[in-house]
Amino acid sequence: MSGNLFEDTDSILSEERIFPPTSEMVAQANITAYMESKGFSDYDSFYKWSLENRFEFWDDMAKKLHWFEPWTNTFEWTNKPFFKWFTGGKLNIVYNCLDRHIQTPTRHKVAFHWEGDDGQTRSLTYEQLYILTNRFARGLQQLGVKKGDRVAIYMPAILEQIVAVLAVARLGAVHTVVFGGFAANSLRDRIIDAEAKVVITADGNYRGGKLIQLKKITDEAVLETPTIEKVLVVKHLGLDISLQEGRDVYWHDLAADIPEDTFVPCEPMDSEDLLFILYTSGSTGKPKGVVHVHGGYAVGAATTTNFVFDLKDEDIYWCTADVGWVTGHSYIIYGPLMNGATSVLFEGVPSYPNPDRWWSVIEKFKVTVLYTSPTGIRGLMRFGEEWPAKHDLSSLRLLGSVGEPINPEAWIWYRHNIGRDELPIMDTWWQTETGSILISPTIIQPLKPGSATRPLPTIEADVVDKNGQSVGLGKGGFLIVRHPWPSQMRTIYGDPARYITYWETLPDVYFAGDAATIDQEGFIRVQGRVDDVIKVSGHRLGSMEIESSLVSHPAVAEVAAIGKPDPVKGEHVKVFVILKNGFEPSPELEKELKLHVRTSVGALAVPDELEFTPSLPKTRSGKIMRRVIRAKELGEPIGDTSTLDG
Ligand code: 6R9
Repeated sequence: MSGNLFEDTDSILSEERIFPPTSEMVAQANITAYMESKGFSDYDSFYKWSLENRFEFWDDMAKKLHWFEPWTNTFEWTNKPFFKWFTGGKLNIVYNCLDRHIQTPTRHKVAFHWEGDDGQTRSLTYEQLYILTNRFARGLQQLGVKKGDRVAIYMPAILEQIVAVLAVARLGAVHTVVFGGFAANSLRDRIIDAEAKVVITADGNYRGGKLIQLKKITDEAVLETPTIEKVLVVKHLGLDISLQEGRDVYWHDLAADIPEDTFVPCEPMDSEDLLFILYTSGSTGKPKGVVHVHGGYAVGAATTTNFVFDLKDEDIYWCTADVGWVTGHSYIIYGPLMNGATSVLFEGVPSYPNPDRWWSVIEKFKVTVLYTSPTGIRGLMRFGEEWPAKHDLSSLRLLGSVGEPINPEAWIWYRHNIGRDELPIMDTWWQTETGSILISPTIIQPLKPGSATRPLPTIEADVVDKNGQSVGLGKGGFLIVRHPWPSQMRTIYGDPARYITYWETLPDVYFAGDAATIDQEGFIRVQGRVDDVIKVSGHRLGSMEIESSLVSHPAVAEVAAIGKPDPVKGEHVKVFVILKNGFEPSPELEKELKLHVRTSVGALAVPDELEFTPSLPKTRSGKIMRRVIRAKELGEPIGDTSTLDG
């Protein structure tokens, strides 16, 4: 982490507006029913109880799932911070997503309505999803996949992507989903780190009308991945692609010999067995492989989906994230399926072909619960209120937000234009590492624009100073969580030392890497990262990843990448580039360098601003001081520069 970590973060924005829940919301809420079963009628006293009875709470939640064998210990912390949950228990998260529902009327319910970039639609019932997943699992078995193997998934937002994820987990193998917008190098690095045996991809896809040649990118990536034995390709567009004999196989060719009634039993997994690795950016150049397990993750994802989105049998739920991010894992796939929900999966982008695309999807499928990002909202705000006004959004009953701070203006716009001034907005704070939502209101609590409000039951989140002391009401500091929770990451794949830093930055607490304030009424407002992570449109990027990409270009000597506030994306990337001798700054070179980032990392990482500079501020040990660069750029006080060179 960078030297700026413990700079003063004490800036407080006061927000006076409070939106209380209606009595109808409170009466019908899922969480109300649970609270009442424990003898509580208000959230605050229930929350206090939950801190003292966290194991009872999580036992109750875990009991809602299907276990092949019950757990013997709810929590173990013999080897701090390698905490364990539900030890001795055996389950498979996919059994809870599919097999369980096949034995109930949910069998005939739609699991996913899909809409493609070009507007075509397709739906799968739980039964159809179950059949496809079993067949896909058999196909993977035929390619040699077995328990514990790692399988990379590099696919567009199509139903087969969900099937692939579920099939891998059904076998007890470990999926690592790589966002379909990442470039070949990024895919390669993740495959290498996870030592994946198989990669599942598609021929290609359109996003916003733009063709992405996924198979071609995969071919390039696997040129340098010694562990990949097979490439399984789903035909989505029918592109003319090449298949390498002995390595590549089309799913439909494999499927031709796999009968409809194929049954591949769910592998009984130990609670602590690996479910997935998901790579995310940190403050070094190498993305971290965040590890999640079957037991605690399942319990956390199922519980939060139920309490935060308050899902009911008749809901049509839509999370606009991509499966390639943690939000897609927990709140497109696992959480909703464990709750037997009907969801929407959308392949396209919000403004294609017109800026009312999302609103038309809501109208078409009669979406009742919408979970999206501040960037999505701000992006569509720009086009004006007339676009949502064209559509009947009256099916909606609950809204959600995730990925970055939502500014009060966007919050109010969202509530007014999409929520007809009456729908509650769940501003949910969490991270890839936390596995599921930790700080968020539920439908029974008062809301404040721009605030994730309060921690969920049992979650002891706090805002502290650099010594780990609570700052108290009305102050700012670092966001921490005081006690482990079931869905927390278990380690960083292949790098346990990096995992330990989360619990050692401040003694014995989970250090989230975010700055936050807590107001006079105890509402938490998460402000953003205190490390070198940049959140562009809600997606995590490391300064070092962008810098490493640029220094690999022959013209570049040194680079510093920083995040700058952006009215739509939350933050955008600005890079400062020192050229090697013999190279001159030019608009052409600027273009070339941006393209270089696009093709080596992915479109997300492309800097919006690029400045050629003769020098960069450095510490005496030669480390580039991004904090100083950023402060200068934003006209903020530079702070302590005692370690600065010169
Ligand atoms: C789920 C996800 C995690 C980082 C986190 C924080 C930011 C997420 C937020 C939020 C303010 C919210 N973040 N939700 N900031 N309010 N409701 O986004 O995971 O990609 O790992 O990013 O996102 O900075 O530390 P991930």
